[in-house]
Amino acid sequence: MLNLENVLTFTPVQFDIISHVLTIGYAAHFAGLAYFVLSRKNVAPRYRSMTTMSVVVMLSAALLLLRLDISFQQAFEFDGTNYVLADSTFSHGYRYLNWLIDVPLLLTQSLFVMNIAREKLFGLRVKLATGGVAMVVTGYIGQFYEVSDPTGQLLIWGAISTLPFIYFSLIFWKLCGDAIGYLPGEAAITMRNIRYLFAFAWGLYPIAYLVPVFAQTGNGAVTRTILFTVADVLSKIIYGIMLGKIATARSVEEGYEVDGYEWLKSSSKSDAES
Ligand code: RET
Repeated sequence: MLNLENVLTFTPVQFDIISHVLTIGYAAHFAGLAYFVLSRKNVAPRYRSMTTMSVVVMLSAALLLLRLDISFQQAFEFDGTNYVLADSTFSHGYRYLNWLIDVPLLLTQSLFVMNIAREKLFGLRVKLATGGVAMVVTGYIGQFYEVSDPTGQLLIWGAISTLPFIYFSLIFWKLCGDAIGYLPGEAAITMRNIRYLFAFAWGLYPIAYLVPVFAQTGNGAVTRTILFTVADVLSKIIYGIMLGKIATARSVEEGYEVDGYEWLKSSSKSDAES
């Protein structure tokens, strides 16, 4: 009975909303997968590793979110009035397994569109990736206590997990700030928006983590599914699209021909001149 959902009974409406939101979640990541594969040619070869990382993020998220939905469908059965737990339990931990892969990728992916001195690159990757892994692993341990000890162990592990979160967020924030200074017009605006997106989307995860402290109810489970799904779509798909936009803008600036994106060159030129 580790996770919140397993101690609850869901009305058909609550069950349907959770299952629909989980479905939108993995469908969106499969769609993102197609998008990033097809838009690879819109960036110069030196930025393609970044797009590859988006492809990997999409595939891992789509599969693990699909697994999460299957776990939910298998765990509950309709008793004529409500959805009640059947012979197996729902395992929320799959989310964290997905983050374990995706968080280090998402953080280090941004370095590809930044100007980072070669000798600093490796150290930055290590700091961002280990910070990300430490946050996810400690959060993963904490979520095992969301039913048995929501005001004790859940909060303690949540607080421990927040330390690496603050650590890598400060590094990421500073790197984006530097990039806003040197990127050409359009790309700088997108980088500024990435900073806001990061603060908002990544901030939703700890809020969703805390839901069991306040609401051990069907509506609580619905709320956290929605929060996690919105956060996932923003932090992975929208973020990847925005990084791709910066990579395209930089490619065009560097003289790489991208059909339909010539306007990026003229606009960044005139911004630089004004
Ligand atoms: C946890 C535990 C409680 C404290 C904090 C957390 C932060 C989680 C974050 C997750 C981001 C996940 C992403 C996944 C992409 O696939 C672990 C919930 C601070 C920020 C971006």
